[in-house]
Amino acid sequence: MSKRITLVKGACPHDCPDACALVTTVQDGVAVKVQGNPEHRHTGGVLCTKVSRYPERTYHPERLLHPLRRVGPKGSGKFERTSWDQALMDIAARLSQIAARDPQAIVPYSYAGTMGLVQGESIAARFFNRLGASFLDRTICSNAGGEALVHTLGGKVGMKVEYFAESRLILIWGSNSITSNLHFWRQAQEAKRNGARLVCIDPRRTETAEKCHDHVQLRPGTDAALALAIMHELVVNDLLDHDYIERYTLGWEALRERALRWTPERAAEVCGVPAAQIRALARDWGTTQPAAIRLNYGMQRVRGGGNAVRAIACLPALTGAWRHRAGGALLSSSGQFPVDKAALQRPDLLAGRQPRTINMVTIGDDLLRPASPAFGPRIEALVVYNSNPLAVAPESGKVVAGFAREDLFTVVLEHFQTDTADYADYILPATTQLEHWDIHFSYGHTDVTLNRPAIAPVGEARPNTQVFRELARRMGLTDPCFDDDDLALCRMAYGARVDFDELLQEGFAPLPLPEAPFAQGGFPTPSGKCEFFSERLARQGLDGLPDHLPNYEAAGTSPRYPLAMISPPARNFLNSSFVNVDSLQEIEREPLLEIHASDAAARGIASGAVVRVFNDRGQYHCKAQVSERARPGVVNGLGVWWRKLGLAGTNVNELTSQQLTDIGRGPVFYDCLVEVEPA
Ligand SMILES: Nc1nc2c(c(=O)[nH]1)N[C@H]1C(S)=C(S)[C@@H](COP(=O)(O)OP(=O)(O)OC[C@H]3O[C@@H](n4cnc5c(=O)[nH]c(N)nc54)[C@H](O)[C@@H]3O)O[C@H]1N2
Ligand SMILES: Nc1nc2c(c(=O)[nH]1)N[C@H]1C(S)=C(S)[C@@H](COP(=O)(O)OP(=O)(O)OC[C@H]3O[C@@H](n4cnc5c(=O)[nH]c(N)nc54)[C@H](O)[C@@H]3O)O[C@H]1N2
Ligand SMILES: [Mo]
Repeated sequence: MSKRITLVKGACPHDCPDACALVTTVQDGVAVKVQGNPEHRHTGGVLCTKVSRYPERTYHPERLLHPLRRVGPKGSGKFERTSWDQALMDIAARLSQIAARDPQAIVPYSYAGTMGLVQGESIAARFFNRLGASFLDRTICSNAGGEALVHTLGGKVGMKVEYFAESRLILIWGSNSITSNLHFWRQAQEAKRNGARLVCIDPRRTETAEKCHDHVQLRPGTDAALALAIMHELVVNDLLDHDYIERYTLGWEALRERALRWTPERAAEVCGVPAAQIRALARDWGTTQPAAIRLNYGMQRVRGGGNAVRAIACLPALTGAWRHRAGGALLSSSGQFPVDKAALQRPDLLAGRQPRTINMVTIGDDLLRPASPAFGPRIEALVVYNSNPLAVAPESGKVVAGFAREDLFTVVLEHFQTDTADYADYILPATTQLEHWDIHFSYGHTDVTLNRPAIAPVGEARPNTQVFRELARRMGLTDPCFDDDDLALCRMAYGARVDFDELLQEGFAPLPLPEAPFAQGGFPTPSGKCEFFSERLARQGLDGLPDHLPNYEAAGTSPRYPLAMISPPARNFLNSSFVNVDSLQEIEREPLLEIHASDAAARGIASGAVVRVFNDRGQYHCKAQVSERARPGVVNGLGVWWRKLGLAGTNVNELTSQQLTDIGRGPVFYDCLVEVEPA
């Protein structure tokens, strides 16, 4: 028997800066292997462990294969099989009833289960726009840092990742690259081989920190203080590029004055690191060219996260680092992609209506809120896709209570019966990236990638787009835009700005962008300069200059909860995705809390013991690991487990709060005080 083998080019859909180009080997209609595309320079033929397990995830025995209707109480996880026809008819009828009263009582809840522009917000956005449903403020990940960047550099813009390989000094700031940005780490490694110095700035001694020359192990939420003290040293030692500052920045006099209040001694006190280490870091930053910062989202998940990103984003302009293609900073490259959002999402379908906005971070509180003039109608229906809010949203006790409301109508489009799906009235099986078309941007490099389906849908799974098309039809929404198929949507995403034939051929297409975007200013801010002082922030009544804002739950402010907890990702999971993949769960084993030996000894906690981690919001159980990875006073609760796969039915988000960041209305996952005791 001859075997029919084909290689299909695709794109990794996951929420990661690397946005890899994939090649799937298909044998007789079955995907047998997923590899990195060797032709794509950023992927370089290399995938992370978790995505190399994509076939295992796709053919998982617990993959959802047909629509399900709830038969037990909410949360019991009891469902019966139903047909697509029946499910869509029932859902359309229920949503139509609610929409007839007030469409804003319907709320979409989606994030980045897939980063695809088509299976994300295309037909779905059209559907909710046409209905006039509530808007969702998609803030759960990057909004604090993203808006901070907009207020400083003018957009989610920065260095090209490939030029980090030529840098002489790289600050890896608030990021565990080996875990969450592996293909950047390859560039940093090359720089290191060429003699560059690498410095990691992180409260946790991560695998990345271990491999850098220096590790600044500061307290969570103190990054702005550190950045301001670096500025202090640049000023007093005159390590500034006066010409660059003069020509291409705004607000230097005011920032200078603020920075002069942040001596290294003062910052050392706040950050909990030696003043000498801050001085050395500032000297290196001021005397090395080209020098670059790879900041990531770790430092913005606290009250002052926006200000921290603003302070850090000012540093390259002060030394003229932007003059070199291997100098400057990169937080996110996503603002450089010319996505035609209006074509995909059709905001014109709102026809002048301005629905209220629900912040996805406060879904716990908002589901429990009664109708009021300020809030609008009570939330009566939720349509969840590409997200697992019960696991990933803060203060899960409230999120669970909200989803458990018997009067709430919940539809979940999923690959698996997640914690969230357990609370659905209907679960609809969704296709994976191997089964549908999509087109992508990246927040870590600057190539567009295209995903072709490699196999037929597994079971009765359907693409998200198809579900929203059919719901629209059954609800009598006859606009022709609901007829666009997925390939047409892929073409529409970038229009003529990207060569679609090249994408079809190669699977990826680099954007034509300058090598050193701000060598001569030209920032996309209102002033065209790097805005140390932001007029726009000042007009909102906020501080126009970056400053250090202490955490809501700063260490030492609560006698009952003396430990600060951060909850960065476990290496082999992607937020709550992949937690149910056996081969990956075997590597991570169980939810872990890293705790320093001194904190463990004070509580009688032995390494490997099961502990209860708690605060006023709730508790969860996990295994303690006495470890040098944890700073004294800070515990690391590695995330994000499915609640039902944890040790006692909850996860780390049982403890996190629904407070919001200073800028961007983002979550404060890493601004959280707890206590730990043997269970
Ligand atoms: N393997 C894996 N990769 C991922 C993800 C995943 O879950 N698993 N998630 C993806 C997603 S959604 C995102 S947004 C990106 C995130 O990418 P990164 O932002 O690079 O994410 P993390 O690896 O979470 O790195 C955050 C680091 O910040 C540190 N940190 C915590 N608090 C502070 C602080 O106050 N200051 C400083 N300086 N550091 C702090 C943490 O200890 C952690 O090491 O990664 C993506 N990649
Ligand atoms: N404590 C704590 N909490 C965190 C974080 C943290 O560091 N600490 N990180 C935060 C961050 S950075 C982020 S980005 C959020 C992430 O939050 P989410 O975006 O909700 O990410 P996931 O947990 O990966 O859940 C995505 C779900 O989408 C599903 N999915 C994937 N592809 C498709 C598809 O094509 N169609 C459909 N219908 N479903 C699909 C997957 O099966 C998965 O269950 O979590 C946040 N939560
Ligand atoms: Mo994220």
